[in-house]
Amino acid sequence: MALQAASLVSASFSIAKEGKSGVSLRDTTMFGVSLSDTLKSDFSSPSSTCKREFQQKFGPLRVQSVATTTPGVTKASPEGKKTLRKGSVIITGASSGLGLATAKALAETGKWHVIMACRDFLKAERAAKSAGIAKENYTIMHLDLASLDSVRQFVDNFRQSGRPLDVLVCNAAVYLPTAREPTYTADGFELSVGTNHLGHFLLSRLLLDDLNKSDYPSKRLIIVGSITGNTNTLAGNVPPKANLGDMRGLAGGLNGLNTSAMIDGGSFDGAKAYKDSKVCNMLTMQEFHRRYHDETGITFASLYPGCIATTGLFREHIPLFRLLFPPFQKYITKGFVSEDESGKRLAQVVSDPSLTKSGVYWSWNAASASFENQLSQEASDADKARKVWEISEKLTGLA
Ligand code: LMG
Ligand code: NDP
Ligand code: PMR
Repeated sequence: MALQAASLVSASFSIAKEGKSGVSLRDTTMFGVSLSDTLKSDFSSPSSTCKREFQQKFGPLRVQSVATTTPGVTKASPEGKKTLRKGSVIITGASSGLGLATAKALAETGKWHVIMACRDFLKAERAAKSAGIAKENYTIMHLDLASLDSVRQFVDNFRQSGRPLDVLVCNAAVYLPTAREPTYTADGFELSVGTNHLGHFLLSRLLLDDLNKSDYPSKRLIIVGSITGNTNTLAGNVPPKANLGDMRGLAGGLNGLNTSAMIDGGSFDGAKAYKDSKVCNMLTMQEFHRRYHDETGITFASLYPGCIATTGLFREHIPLFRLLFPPFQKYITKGFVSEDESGKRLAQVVSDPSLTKSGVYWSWNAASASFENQLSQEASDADKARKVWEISEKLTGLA
Protein backbone atom coordinates (compact mmCIF):
# COMPACT_ATOMS: atom_id res chain seq x y z
CA MET A 1 0.00 0.00 0.00
CA ALA A 2 2.79 2.36 1.03
CA LEU A 3 4.61 1.41 -2.11
CA GLN A 4 1.52 1.99 -4.16
CA ALA A 5 1.00 5.38 -2.57
CA ALA A 6 4.61 6.33 -3.19
CA SER A 7 4.43 5.40 -6.81
CA LEU A 8 1.19 7.34 -7.18
CA VAL A 9 2.77 10.40 -5.69
CA SER A 10 5.84 10.10 -7.85
CA ALA A 11 3.69 9.59 -10.94
CA SER A 12 1.80 12.75 -10.33
CA PHE A 13 4.93 14.65 -9.39
CA SER A 14 6.82 13.52 -12.42
CA ILE A 15 4.07 14.89 -14.59
CA ALA A 16 4.19 18.21 -12.78
CA LYS A 17 7.96 18.26 -13.14
CA GLU A 18 7.73 17.53 -16.81
CA GLY A 19 5.38 20.44 -17.18
CA LYS A 20 7.55 22.87 -15.23
CA SER A 21 10.81 21.97 -16.86
CA GLY A 22 9.70 23.30 -20.21
CA VAL A 23 9.92 19.86 -21.83
CA SER A 24 6.37 20.46 -22.91
CA LEU A 25 7.21 23.42 -25.07
CA ARG A 26 9.96 21.52 -26.77
CA ASP A 27 7.65 18.57 -27.29
CA THR A 28 4.97 20.55 -28.95
CA THR A 29 7.20 22.38 -31.33
CA MET A 30 9.36 19.38 -32.07
CA PHE A 31 6.45 17.38 -33.41
CA GLY A 32 4.55 20.36 -34.70
CA VAL A 33 4.19 21.06 -38.36
CA SER A 34 4.02 24.65 -39.42
CA LEU A 35 0.89 25.83 -41.14
CA SER A 36 2.84 26.63 -44.27
CA ASP A 37 4.09 23.05 -44.38
CA THR A 38 0.63 21.62 -44.00
CA LEU A 39 -0.69 24.03 -46.60
CA LYS A 40 1.96 22.87 -49.03
CA SER A 41 1.21 19.24 -48.41
CA ASP A 42 -2.48 19.85 -48.82
CA PHE A 43 -2.03 21.14 -52.31
CA SER A 44 0.20 18.29 -53.39
CA SER A 45 -0.96 14.89 -54.52
CA PRO A 46 -0.56 12.76 -51.35
CA SER A 47 -3.69 14.18 -49.81
CA SER A 48 -5.84 13.39 -52.85
CA THR A 49 -4.25 9.94 -52.96
CA CYS A 50 -5.39 9.56 -49.37
CA LYS A 51 -8.89 10.55 -50.33
CA ARG A 52 -8.92 8.07 -53.19
CA GLU A 53 -7.69 5.27 -50.94
CA PHE A 54 -10.32 6.12 -48.40
CA GLN A 55 -13.04 6.06 -51.03
CA GLN A 56 -11.80 2.76 -52.43
CA LYS A 57 -11.92 1.23 -49.01
CA PHE A 58 -15.19 2.65 -47.80
CA GLY A 59 -17.03 3.16 -51.06
CA PRO A 60 -18.16 6.47 -52.43
CA LEU A 61 -18.67 9.17 -49.87
CA ARG A 62 -22.34 9.64 -49.09
CA VAL A 63 -24.24 11.82 -51.52
CA GLN A 64 -25.59 14.89 -49.83
CA SER A 65 -29.29 15.53 -49.96
CA VAL A 66 -28.74 19.08 -51.13
CA ALA A 67 -26.21 19.98 -53.76
CA THR A 68 -23.56 22.06 -52.08
CA THR A 69 -20.48 23.84 -53.18
CA THR A 70 -17.72 23.72 -50.63
CA PRO A 71 -15.86 26.99 -50.85
CA GLY A 72 -12.27 26.55 -52.01
CA VAL A 73 -9.75 26.51 -49.21
CA THR A 74 -8.24 29.78 -50.35
CA LYS A 75 -9.76 32.87 -51.81
CA ALA A 76 -8.10 35.79 -53.49
CA SER A 77 -8.17 39.09 -51.62
CA PRO A 78 -8.66 42.39 -53.50
CA GLU A 79 -4.86 42.73 -53.72
CA GLY A 80 -4.75 39.32 -55.33
CA LYS A 81 -3.16 37.65 -52.30
CA LYS A 82 -4.53 34.23 -51.45
CA THR A 83 -5.87 33.84 -47.93
CA LEU A 84 -7.09 30.77 -46.12
CA ARG A 85 -10.88 30.57 -45.92
CA LYS A 86 -12.57 30.55 -42.53
CA GLY A 87 -12.35 27.20 -40.81
CA SER A 88 -15.58 25.46 -39.94
CA VAL A 89 -15.72 23.73 -36.56
CA ILE A 90 -18.50 21.83 -34.80
CA ILE A 91 -18.40 22.01 -31.00
CA THR A 92 -20.84 19.85 -29.05
CA GLY A 93 -22.17 21.30 -25.80
CA ALA A 94 -21.14 24.85 -26.68
CA SER A 95 -23.92 26.37 -24.59
CA SER A 96 -21.80 26.59 -21.44
CA GLY A 97 -18.44 26.05 -19.78
CA LEU A 98 -15.52 24.82 -21.84
CA GLY A 99 -17.51 24.52 -25.08
CA LEU A 100 -18.78 28.08 -24.93
CA ALA A 101 -15.36 29.48 -23.96
CA THR A 102 -13.78 27.62 -26.89
CA ALA A 103 -16.43 28.88 -29.31
CA LYS A 104 -15.72 32.39 -28.09
CA ALA A 105 -11.94 32.05 -28.36
CA LEU A 106 -12.16 30.68 -31.91
CA ALA A 107 -14.80 33.15 -33.11
CA GLU A 108 -12.74 36.07 -31.79
CA THR A 109 -9.86 35.23 -34.10
CA GLY A 110 -12.15 35.88 -37.09
CA LYS A 111 -10.72 32.72 -38.66
CA TRP A 112 -13.43 30.29 -37.58
CA HIS A 113 -17.12 29.75 -38.02
CA VAL A 114 -18.41 27.78 -35.05
CA ILE A 115 -21.33 25.40 -35.31
CA MET A 116 -22.64 25.18 -31.78
CA ALA A 117 -24.22 21.72 -31.51
CA CYS A 118 -26.54 22.04 -28.53
CA ARG A 119 -29.58 20.37 -27.01
CA ASP A 120 -31.14 23.64 -25.83
CA PHE A 121 -31.38 26.12 -28.69
CA LEU A 122 -32.54 29.09 -26.62
CA LYS A 123 -29.91 28.55 -23.97
CA ALA A 124 -27.23 28.37 -26.65
CA GLU A 125 -28.48 31.55 -28.32
CA ARG A 126 -28.46 33.43 -25.03
CA ALA A 127 -25.03 32.05 -24.16
CA ALA A 128 -23.55 33.07 -27.51
CA LYS A 129 -25.01 36.57 -27.18
CA SER A 130 -23.85 37.11 -23.63
CA ALA A 131 -20.37 35.83 -24.49
CA GLY A 132 -20.34 38.50 -27.21
CA ILE A 133 -19.79 36.12 -30.13
CA ALA A 134 -20.46 38.01 -33.36
CA LYS A 135 -23.51 36.77 -35.31
CA GLU A 136 -21.60 35.99 -38.46
CA ASN A 137 -19.20 33.73 -36.57
CA TYR A 138 -21.61 31.09 -35.27
CA THR A 139 -24.58 28.92 -36.15
CA ILE A 140 -26.58 26.95 -33.61
CA MET A 141 -27.79 23.50 -34.60
CA HIS A 142 -29.82 21.14 -32.48
CA LEU A 143 -28.08 18.03 -31.15
CA ASP A 144 -29.16 15.84 -28.26
CA LEU A 145 -26.41 13.31 -27.68
CA ALA A 146 -28.73 11.29 -25.47
CA SER A 147 -30.60 10.17 -28.57
CA LEU A 148 -29.03 8.31 -31.48
CA ASP A 149 -31.86 9.51 -33.75
CA SER A 150 -31.00 13.08 -32.84
CA VAL A 151 -27.34 12.43 -33.65
CA ARG A 152 -28.26 11.09 -37.11
CA GLN A 153 -30.67 13.97 -37.66
CA PHE A 154 -27.96 16.46 -36.70
CA VAL A 155 -25.56 14.94 -39.23
CA ASP A 156 -28.22 15.18 -41.97
CA ASN A 157 -29.02 18.78 -41.08
CA PHE A 158 -25.37 19.70 -40.99
CA ARG A 159 -24.84 18.21 -44.45
CA GLN A 160 -27.83 20.10 -45.78
CA SER A 161 -26.32 23.35 -44.52
CA GLY A 162 -23.61 22.92 -47.13
CA ARG A 163 -20.84 23.94 -44.77
CA PRO A 164 -17.55 22.08 -44.90
CA LEU A 165 -16.34 20.31 -41.76
CA ASP A 166 -12.74 21.02 -40.84
CA VAL A 167 -12.68 20.23 -37.12
CA LEU A 168 -15.06 18.33 -34.84
CA VAL A 169 -14.86 18.86 -31.08
CA CYS A 170 -16.66 16.29 -28.91
CA ASN A 171 -17.02 18.32 -25.72
CA ALA A 172 -20.48 17.88 -24.22
CA ALA A 173 -20.88 15.80 -21.07
CA VAL A 174 -23.07 15.10 -18.09
CA TYR A 175 -21.92 14.22 -14.59
CA LEU A 176 -24.40 12.71 -12.14
CA PRO A 177 -22.46 12.22 -8.87
CA THR A 178 -25.48 12.26 -6.55
CA ALA A 179 -27.82 10.00 -8.53
CA ARG A 180 -28.80 6.90 -6.59
CA GLU A 181 -30.43 5.17 -9.50
CA PRO A 182 -29.37 5.21 -13.13
CA THR A 183 -31.26 7.24 -15.72
CA TYR A 184 -31.24 6.39 -19.41
CA THR A 185 -30.92 7.87 -22.87
CA ALA A 186 -33.67 7.57 -25.49
CA ASP A 187 -32.05 4.32 -26.58
CA GLY A 188 -31.90 2.89 -23.08
CA PHE A 189 -28.20 3.38 -22.28
CA GLU A 190 -27.11 4.65 -18.88
CA LEU A 191 -27.15 8.45 -19.33
CA SER A 192 -23.50 9.40 -18.64
CA VAL A 193 -21.85 6.79 -20.84
CA GLY A 194 -24.75 7.04 -23.34
CA THR A 195 -24.25 10.80 -23.75
CA ASN A 196 -20.55 11.32 -23.17
CA HIS A 197 -19.31 8.28 -25.05
CA LEU A 198 -21.93 6.54 -27.24
CA GLY A 199 -23.55 9.72 -28.60
CA HIS A 200 -20.13 11.11 -29.50
CA PHE A 201 -18.98 7.78 -30.88
CA LEU A 202 -21.81 7.72 -33.41
CA LEU A 203 -21.42 11.41 -34.20
CA SER A 204 -17.72 11.20 -34.87
CA ARG A 205 -17.98 8.00 -36.88
CA LEU A 206 -20.64 9.55 -39.13
CA LEU A 207 -18.79 12.84 -39.52
CA LEU A 208 -15.48 11.19 -40.38
CA ASP A 209 -16.59 11.18 -44.05
CA ASP A 210 -17.25 14.90 -43.87
CA LEU A 211 -13.90 15.67 -42.25
CA ASN A 212 -12.23 13.60 -44.89
CA LYS A 213 -13.86 15.61 -47.67
CA SER A 214 -12.61 18.92 -46.29
CA ASP A 215 -9.79 20.62 -48.15
CA TYR A 216 -8.67 22.51 -45.04
CA PRO A 217 -4.93 22.20 -44.37
CA SER A 218 -5.28 20.67 -40.90
CA LYS A 219 -8.34 18.57 -40.18
CA ARG A 220 -8.88 17.48 -36.60
CA LEU A 221 -11.16 15.33 -34.47
CA ILE A 222 -10.89 16.20 -30.79
CA ILE A 223 -12.50 14.36 -27.88
CA VAL A 224 -12.30 15.96 -24.44
CA GLY A 225 -10.85 13.60 -21.83
CA SER A 226 -10.03 14.13 -18.17
CA ILE A 227 -7.48 13.57 -15.46
CA THR A 228 -10.13 11.91 -13.28
CA GLY A 229 -10.31 9.00 -15.73
CA ASN A 230 -6.56 8.49 -15.48
CA THR A 231 -5.51 6.37 -12.51
CA ASN A 232 -1.83 7.30 -12.98
CA THR A 233 -2.62 10.62 -11.23
CA LEU A 234 -3.66 11.59 -7.71
CA ALA A 235 -6.96 12.99 -8.97
CA GLY A 236 -7.66 9.71 -10.76
CA ASN A 237 -7.28 7.85 -7.47
CA VAL A 238 -10.03 9.67 -5.63
CA PRO A 239 -12.75 7.07 -5.19
CA PRO A 240 -14.67 5.85 -7.09
CA LYS A 241 -11.93 5.04 -9.59
CA ALA A 242 -12.51 4.52 -13.31
CA ASN A 243 -12.39 0.87 -14.34
CA LEU A 244 -13.96 -0.71 -17.41
CA GLY A 245 -13.34 -4.28 -16.18
CA ASP A 246 -14.22 -6.85 -18.82
CA MET A 247 -16.94 -4.54 -20.21
CA ARG A 248 -19.74 -7.01 -19.66
CA GLY A 249 -22.18 -4.20 -18.84
CA LEU A 250 -21.29 -2.26 -21.97
CA ALA A 251 -21.59 -5.39 -24.09
CA GLY A 252 -25.05 -5.93 -22.62
CA GLY A 253 -26.13 -2.38 -23.56
CA LEU A 254 -26.00 -0.67 -20.12
CA ASN A 255 -29.76 -0.96 -19.81
CA GLY A 256 -30.01 -1.91 -16.16
CA LEU A 257 -32.55 -4.63 -16.99
CA ASN A 258 -30.91 -7.85 -18.05
CA THR A 259 -27.51 -6.26 -17.56
CA SER A 260 -25.79 -3.70 -15.35
CA ALA A 261 -26.00 0.02 -16.11
CA MET A 262 -22.23 0.18 -15.50
CA ILE A 263 -19.59 -0.72 -18.08
CA ASP A 264 -17.82 -3.16 -15.74
CA GLY A 265 -21.08 -4.83 -14.73
CA GLY A 266 -20.99 -3.45 -11.16
CA SER A 267 -23.64 -1.60 -9.21
CA PHE A 268 -24.56 1.93 -10.28
CA ASP A 269 -22.30 4.82 -9.27
CA GLY A 270 -22.80 8.08 -11.14
CA ALA A 271 -19.30 9.44 -10.47
CA LYS A 272 -17.72 6.20 -11.66
CA ALA A 273 -19.94 6.12 -14.76
CA TYR A 274 -18.67 9.60 -15.68
CA LYS A 275 -15.02 8.64 -15.17
CA ASP A 276 -15.54 5.42 -17.15
CA SER A 277 -17.10 7.49 -19.96
CA LYS A 278 -13.98 9.66 -20.06
CA VAL A 279 -11.80 6.55 -20.34
CA CYS A 280 -13.95 5.51 -23.33
CA ASN A 281 -13.47 8.99 -24.83
CA MET A 282 -9.68 8.74 -24.54
CA LEU A 283 -9.61 5.15 -25.85
CA THR A 284 -11.84 6.13 -28.80
CA MET A 285 -9.48 8.91 -29.79
CA GLN A 286 -6.55 6.47 -29.91
CA GLU A 287 -8.51 3.86 -31.84
CA PHE A 288 -9.46 6.52 -34.41
CA HIS A 289 -5.79 7.39 -34.65
CA ARG A 290 -4.75 3.79 -35.24
CA ARG A 291 -7.47 3.11 -37.80
CA TYR A 292 -7.61 6.33 -39.75
CA HIS A 293 -4.71 8.70 -39.23
CA ASP A 294 -2.38 7.27 -41.86
CA GLU A 295 -4.97 7.04 -44.59
CA THR A 296 -6.83 10.30 -43.94
CA GLY A 297 -4.18 12.59 -42.46
CA ILE A 298 -6.75 13.70 -39.89
CA THR A 299 -5.32 14.63 -36.48
CA PHE A 300 -7.01 12.78 -33.64
CA ALA A 301 -6.45 14.26 -30.19
CA SER A 302 -7.71 14.31 -26.63
CA LEU A 303 -6.93 16.63 -23.75
CA TYR A 304 -7.30 17.49 -20.12
CA PRO A 305 -7.92 21.24 -20.10
CA GLY A 306 -7.32 21.68 -16.35
CA CYS A 307 -9.86 21.73 -13.55
CA ILE A 308 -12.56 24.22 -14.59
CA ALA A 309 -14.21 24.03 -11.20
CA THR A 310 -16.88 26.67 -11.91
CA THR A 311 -18.71 25.10 -14.86
CA GLY A 312 -22.17 23.60 -15.13
CA LEU A 313 -20.60 20.13 -14.97
CA PHE A 314 -21.06 20.19 -11.19
CA ARG A 315 -24.69 21.33 -11.28
CA GLU A 316 -25.90 18.02 -9.84
CA HIS A 317 -23.38 18.00 -7.00
CA ILE A 318 -24.37 19.04 -3.46
CA PRO A 319 -24.20 22.79 -2.75
CA LEU A 320 -21.37 22.36 -0.23
CA PHE A 321 -19.24 20.69 -2.87
CA ARG A 322 -19.98 23.46 -5.36
CA LEU A 323 -18.97 26.02 -2.76
CA LEU A 324 -15.73 24.35 -1.65
CA PHE A 325 -14.53 22.78 -4.89
CA PRO A 326 -13.27 26.00 -6.62
CA PRO A 327 -11.18 27.24 -3.64
CA PHE A 328 -9.93 23.67 -3.04
CA GLN A 329 -8.68 23.46 -6.63
CA LYS A 330 -7.37 27.03 -6.64
CA TYR A 331 -5.45 27.04 -3.39
CA ILE A 332 -4.76 23.41 -2.53
CA THR A 333 -4.33 21.34 -5.68
CA LYS A 334 -3.53 24.40 -7.82
CA GLY A 335 -5.19 22.57 -10.70
CA PHE A 336 -7.82 25.29 -11.19
CA VAL A 337 -8.27 27.05 -14.53
CA SER A 338 -10.79 29.69 -15.49
CA GLU A 339 -13.34 29.00 -18.19
CA ASP A 340 -11.62 31.59 -20.40
CA GLU A 341 -8.22 29.96 -20.03
CA SER A 342 -9.61 26.48 -20.66
CA GLY A 343 -11.31 27.80 -23.81
CA LYS A 344 -7.99 29.13 -25.05
CA ARG A 345 -6.39 25.75 -24.43
CA LEU A 346 -9.00 23.82 -26.38
CA ALA A 347 -8.89 26.47 -29.12
CA GLN A 348 -5.16 25.72 -29.45
CA VAL A 349 -5.91 22.04 -29.97
CA VAL A 350 -8.39 23.08 -32.68
CA SER A 351 -6.23 25.50 -34.58
CA ASP A 352 -2.66 25.88 -33.36
CA PRO A 353 -0.28 24.92 -36.18
CA SER A 354 2.10 23.35 -33.66
CA LEU A 355 -0.49 20.94 -32.25
CA THR A 356 -1.02 18.79 -35.34
CA LYS A 357 0.43 15.59 -33.92
CA SER A 358 -2.16 12.80 -33.91
CA GLY A 359 -2.88 10.30 -31.12
CA VAL A 360 -1.88 12.76 -28.40
CA TYR A 361 -3.47 13.52 -25.01
CA TRP A 362 -2.62 17.18 -24.40
CA SER A 363 -2.24 18.81 -21.01
CA TRP A 364 -0.88 22.17 -19.82
CA ASN A 365 1.71 22.96 -17.16
CA ALA A 366 1.61 25.65 -14.49
CA ALA A 367 2.89 28.20 -17.00
CA SER A 368 0.03 27.24 -19.32
CA ALA A 369 2.31 25.63 -21.90
CA SER A 370 0.99 22.53 -23.63
CA PHE A 371 2.71 19.16 -23.37
CA GLU A 372 1.99 15.58 -24.43
CA ASN A 373 0.78 13.82 -21.33
CA GLN A 374 0.83 10.12 -20.44
CA LEU A 375 -2.45 8.28 -20.19
CA SER A 376 -3.03 5.65 -17.50
CA GLN A 377 -2.47 2.02 -18.35
CA GLU A 378 -6.17 1.38 -18.83
CA ALA A 379 -6.75 4.55 -20.87
CA SER A 380 -3.95 3.54 -23.25
CA ASP A 381 -4.75 -0.18 -23.51
CA ALA A 382 -5.00 -0.96 -27.23
CA ASP A 383 -7.04 -4.14 -26.69
CA LYS A 384 -9.56 -2.29 -24.57
CA ALA A 385 -9.73 0.47 -27.17
CA ARG A 386 -10.55 -2.05 -29.88
CA LYS A 387 -13.14 -3.73 -27.69
CA VAL A 388 -14.81 -0.42 -26.75
CA TRP A 389 -14.86 0.45 -30.47
CA GLU A 390 -16.40 -2.86 -31.54
CA ILE A 391 -19.06 -2.95 -28.81
CA SER A 392 -19.92 0.71 -29.40
CA GLU A 393 -20.36 0.04 -33.13
CA LYS A 394 -22.94 -2.60 -32.29
CA LEU A 395 -24.77 -0.47 -29.74
CA THR A 396 -25.02 2.52 -32.06
CA GLY A 397 -26.18 0.48 -35.06
CA LEU A 398 -23.00 0.92 -37.08
CA ALA A 399 -22.22 -2.80 -37.14
C1 LMG B 1 -17.47 10.52 -4.01
O1 LMG B 1 -17.01 10.83 -2.76
C2 LMG B 1 -18.96 10.82 -3.97
O2 LMG B 1 -19.57 9.85 -3.20
C3 LMG B 1 -19.49 10.78 -5.37
O3 LMG B 1 -20.80 11.22 -5.35
C4 LMG B 1 -18.64 11.63 -6.29
O4 LMG B 1 -18.76 12.98 -5.95
C5 LMG B 1 -17.22 11.23 -6.20
O5 LMG B 1 -15.09 11.53 -7.23
C6 LMG B 1 -16.35 12.08 -7.11
O6 LMG B 1 -16.77 11.35 -4.88
C7 LMG B 1 -15.79 10.35 -2.56
C8 LMG B 1 -15.07 11.18 -1.56
C9 LMG B 1 -13.66 11.12 -2.04
O7 LMG B 1 -15.37 12.54 -1.61
C10 LMG B 1 -16.04 13.08 -0.57
O8 LMG B 1 -16.46 12.42 0.34
C11 LMG B 1 -16.25 14.56 -0.70
C12 LMG B 1 -15.41 15.30 0.19
C13 LMG B 1 -14.31 15.92 -0.54
C14 LMG B 1 -14.68 17.20 -1.15
C15 LMG B 1 -13.56 17.69 -1.95
C16 LMG B 1 -13.69 19.05 -2.41
C17 LMG B 1 -13.64 20.04 -1.34
C18 LMG B 1 -12.49 19.89 -0.49
C19 LMG B 1 -12.64 20.75 0.68
C20 LMG B 1 -11.46 21.51 0.92
C21 LMG B 1 -11.82 22.85 1.41
C22 LMG B 1 -10.71 23.70 1.48
C23 LMG B 1 -10.34 24.03 2.83
C24 LMG B 1 -9.71 22.87 3.59
C25 LMG B 1 -8.35 23.15 4.11
C26 LMG B 1 -7.65 21.92 4.54
C27 LMG B 1 -6.18 22.12 4.77
O9 LMG B 1 -12.88 11.65 -1.10
C28 LMG B 1 -12.26 10.79 -0.31
O10 LMG B 1 -12.58 9.66 -0.18
C29 LMG B 1 -11.17 11.45 0.35
C30 LMG B 1 -10.04 10.59 0.36
C31 LMG B 1 -9.42 10.60 -0.93
C32 LMG B 1 -8.01 10.58 -0.81
C33 LMG B 1 -7.37 11.09 -2.00
C34 LMG B 1 -6.97 10.03 -2.88
C35 LMG B 1 -5.58 9.81 -2.93
C36 LMG B 1 -5.23 8.44 -3.03
C37 LMG B 1 -3.84 8.24 -3.32
C38 LMG B 1 -3.01 8.16 -2.15
C39 LMG B 1 -1.85 8.97 -2.33
C40 LMG B 1 -0.99 9.04 -1.20
C41 LMG B 1 -1.21 10.15 -0.35
C42 LMG B 1 -0.23 11.16 -0.51
C43 LMG B 1 -0.23 12.21 0.47
C44 LMG B 1 0.49 13.38 0.02
C45 LMG B 1 0.87 14.31 1.07
P1 NDP C 1 -20.76 22.14 -18.69
O1 NDP C 1 -21.83 21.43 -17.95
O2 NDP C 1 -20.60 23.59 -18.50
O3 NDP C 1 -20.91 21.88 -20.24
C1 NDP C 1 -21.38 20.68 -20.74
C2 NDP C 1 -22.14 20.92 -22.02
O4 NDP C 1 -22.63 19.67 -22.50
C3 NDP C 1 -23.35 21.83 -21.86
O5 NDP C 1 -23.37 22.71 -22.94
C4 NDP C 1 -24.50 20.87 -21.92
O6 NDP C 1 -25.69 21.42 -22.44
C5 NDP C 1 -23.96 19.85 -22.89
N1 NDP C 1 -24.73 18.62 -22.89
C6 NDP C 1 -25.02 17.82 -21.84
N2 NDP C 1 -25.81 16.82 -22.23
C7 NDP C 1 -26.01 16.97 -23.57
C8 NDP C 1 -26.75 16.26 -24.53
N3 NDP C 1 -27.48 15.20 -24.21
N4 NDP C 1 -26.74 16.70 -25.81
C9 NDP C 1 -26.04 17.79 -26.14
N5 NDP C 1 -25.34 18.52 -25.26
C10 NDP C 1 -25.33 18.11 -23.99
O7 NDP C 1 -19.41 21.35 -18.33
P2 NDP C 1 -17.89 21.60 -18.76
O8 NDP C 1 -17.77 22.74 -19.66
O9 NDP C 1 -17.08 21.53 -17.55
O10 NDP C 1 -17.60 20.25 -19.57
C11 NDP C 1 -17.16 20.24 -20.89
C12 NDP C 1 -16.22 19.07 -21.11
O11 NDP C 1 -15.06 19.24 -20.32
C13 NDP C 1 -16.79 17.72 -20.71
O12 NDP C 1 -16.43 16.78 -21.69
C14 NDP C 1 -16.10 17.40 -19.40
O13 NDP C 1 -16.00 16.03 -19.20
C15 NDP C 1 -14.76 18.02 -19.67
N6 NDP C 1 -13.94 18.31 -18.50
C16 NDP C 1 -14.35 19.23 -17.57
C17 NDP C 1 -13.57 19.51 -16.48
C18 NDP C 1 -13.97 20.48 -15.44
O14 NDP C 1 -13.23 20.63 -14.50
N7 NDP C 1 -15.09 21.16 -15.57
C19 NDP C 1 -12.27 18.86 -16.32
C20 NDP C 1 -11.95 17.90 -17.34
C21 NDP C 1 -12.75 17.68 -18.40
P3 NDP C 1 -26.69 22.33 -21.55
O15 NDP C 1 -26.05 23.67 -21.51
O16 NDP C 1 -27.94 22.30 -22.35
O17 NDP C 1 -26.79 21.68 -20.22
MG1 PMR D 1 -10.42 16.20 -7.62
C1 PMR D 1 -4.22 16.62 -7.07
C2 PMR D 1 -4.94 17.29 -7.81
C3 PMR D 1 -6.35 17.15 -8.17
C4 PMR D 1 -6.84 17.56 -9.37
C5 PMR D 1 -6.06 18.18 -10.49
C6 PMR D 1 -8.23 17.27 -9.38
C7 PMR D 1 -9.06 17.51 -10.47
N1 PMR D 1 -8.58 16.72 -8.18
C8 PMR D 1 -7.44 16.63 -7.40
C9 PMR D 1 -7.37 16.10 -6.11
C10 PMR D 1 -8.45 15.71 -5.31
N2 PMR D 1 -9.76 15.74 -5.67
C11 PMR D 1 -8.37 15.24 -3.94
C12 PMR D 1 -7.08 15.10 -3.17
C13 PMR D 1 -9.65 15.00 -3.53
C14 PMR D 1 -10.10 14.46 -2.21
C15 PMR D 1 -10.43 15.54 -1.31
C16 PMR D 1 -10.53 15.33 -4.62
C17 PMR D 1 -11.90 15.20 -4.60
C18 PMR D 1 -12.72 15.40 -5.70
C19 PMR D 1 -14.14 15.20 -5.77
C20 PMR D 1 -15.06 14.78 -4.71
N3 PMR D 1 -12.25 15.81 -6.95
C21 PMR D 1 -13.31 15.84 -7.77
C22 PMR D 1 -14.46 15.49 -7.11
C23 PMR D 1 -15.52 15.54 -8.04
O1 PMR D 1 -16.71 15.30 -7.86
C24 PMR D 1 -14.95 15.87 -9.37
C25 PMR D 1 -15.06 14.66 -10.24
O2 PMR D 1 -14.52 13.64 -9.97
O3 PMR D 1 -15.75 14.75 -11.35
C26 PMR D 1 -15.76 13.57 -12.10
C27 PMR D 1 -13.49 16.16 -9.11
C28 PMR D 1 -12.46 16.60 -9.92
N4 PMR D 1 -11.16 16.71 -9.49
C29 PMR D 1 -10.40 17.22 -10.50
C30 PMR D 1 -11.24 17.43 -11.63
C31 PMR D 1 -10.76 17.97 -12.94
C32 PMR D 1 -12.50 17.05 -11.27
C33 PMR D 1 -13.73 17.16 -12.13
C34 PMR D 1 -13.95 17.18 -13.50
C35 PMR D 1 -13.59 16.09 -14.45
O4 PMR D 1 -12.81 15.22 -14.24
O5 PMR D 1 -14.09 16.16 -15.49
